[in-house]
Amino acid sequence: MAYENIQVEKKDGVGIVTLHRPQALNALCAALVDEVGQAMRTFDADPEVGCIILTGSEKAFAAGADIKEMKDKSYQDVADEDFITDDWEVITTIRKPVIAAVSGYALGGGCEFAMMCDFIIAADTAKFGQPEIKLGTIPGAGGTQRLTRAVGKSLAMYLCLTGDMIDAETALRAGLVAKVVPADSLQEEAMKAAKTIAGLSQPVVRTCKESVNRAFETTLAEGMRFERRLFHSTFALDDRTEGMSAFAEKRKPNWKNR
Ligand code: CO8
Repeated sequence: MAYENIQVEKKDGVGIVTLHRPQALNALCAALVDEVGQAMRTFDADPEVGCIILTGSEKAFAAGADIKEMKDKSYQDVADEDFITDDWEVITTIRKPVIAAVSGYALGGGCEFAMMCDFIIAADTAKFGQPEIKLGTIPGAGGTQRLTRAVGKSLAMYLCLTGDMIDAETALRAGLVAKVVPADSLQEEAMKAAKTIAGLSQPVVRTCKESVNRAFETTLAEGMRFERRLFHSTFALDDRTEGMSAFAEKRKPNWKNR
């Protein structure tokens, strides 16, 4: 499949999607968002892929939705086409883990795209922000919702109301990112984490991701019940038997993915 706004690569069980609109700092035009969705779905269905990385360039993960593409839209236009709906959310429907490897700007829709991934590894040059307010609008793909759940009300309000950016270290302290690494080792670090995940039992990885995600959708009591049932369900897998036997026998597990 030939893409115009992204590059895709498959390496060591990892699918890599690189946003590639250098002339616009990877601004998320409709065609790019569509291509990301297609590439993600393709990797999700590929049995050779155990983990996916979404990344951008050194200067920008993505500087937001494409302002030039949306600037002339009217209320009627965006309401009629239900602008920013399912296409944007494809990342959240992927069953395999998706890591955002962020260098440079992750602004507006770019920050929202990163937050749709399962976790973010940031280069020390990364900058996160929701500058929509400076354009006379507000975030529309999770900037007031996922960000608030990630960093709490005060910092989310600050970012959304001022449009200011925060650096990678601040994002780390706030819990927005999992890890900060030197810019020149970002891809290597993201690959390391992705290969670790891809080398584990895939049904167990899928179950674990589903369980963590449930924490965002339900009460603690319901979530605990859900987790317990999924935990029990892993005892139906050959891989659970293998994992524990391998530990007891002091050897590496040989996962069968079933
Ligand atoms: N959209 C379109 N083009 C962009 C965008 C963007 N978001 N960001 C940068 N570009 C373009 C610039 O226009 C410029 O193009 P040209 O060379 O043709 O003039 C090129 O990329 C390089 O940008 P700059 O010259 O501005 O680069 P600087 O290094 O000087 O500045 C900044 C970098 C600070 C990142 C600056 O480009 C900037 O402020 N960009 C806009 C950031 C922004 O406001 N993002 C939020 C957009 S709105 C949004 O994301 C809403 C999300 C809602 C959900 C999704 C809806 C579809």
